[in-house]
This record gives sequence, structure tokens and C-alpha cells, in this order.
Amino acid sequence: MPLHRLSEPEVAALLAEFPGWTLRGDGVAIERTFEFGDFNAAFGFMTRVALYADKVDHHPEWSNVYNRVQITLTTHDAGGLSTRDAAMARAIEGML
Ligand code: H2B
Repeated sequence: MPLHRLSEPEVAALLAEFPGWTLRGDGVAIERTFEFGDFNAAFGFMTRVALYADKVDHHPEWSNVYNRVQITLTTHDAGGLSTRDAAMARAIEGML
């Protein structure tokens, strides 16, 4: 898939589609923190996301503390948000 850096209206549409995600202060990434019942549920989610990320070669920046998973999406190759981040956010929402 060719890289398309999202325009401001496209970023606004992305945030409107996924209200749980917020734009990072520098405007080049979106973030969301997920909370699960326990570590097992959180890590199961991370495993599903990891397998998908590797398949599509688009990798999240993330951290996990017990039942919380913080995810940042950005496209390094584009220097900002791209359609790959939109697709990844969409896929992640489907893995909850
Ligand atoms: N993940 C993210 N989030 N952004 C990228 O630009 C990116 C990636 N590029 N995963 C991919 C891998 C690239 O480095 C490889 C070589 O395809």
C-alpha cells in the first residue's frame, strides 16, 4: 500500500471515527490507553495486535503495566500519520 500522509481533515475524520483515540501534542501520532480486567486479558490483546502488526508490517509503539496497554500509532516512514495508522486503529478496535 503506498504511503499517504493524512491531511488535517483526514486526521479529524479519523479521530471522529475512533473517539477513544487522541492526537498527540506534536500532531504526528494518535494515542489510546486500554484497560483490561487483568494482565492475562491485556497480554492476550497485545498478542493479537502483535501478530497482526507483523503481518501487515506496521508496528505500534506501546507499553504495558499490568492490566493497562498504552498504544501510540504513527508512521515513521511518512513522518506522521498515514492511512496505515488509520487501518491499524481500525484493526485494533476490532480486537477488543
Ligand atoms: N511501523 C510503523 N509504525 N511505521 C513505519 O514507518 C514502519 C513500521 N515501517 N513498521 C516499516 C516497519 C518499515 O520499517 C519496514 C522496513 O517495512
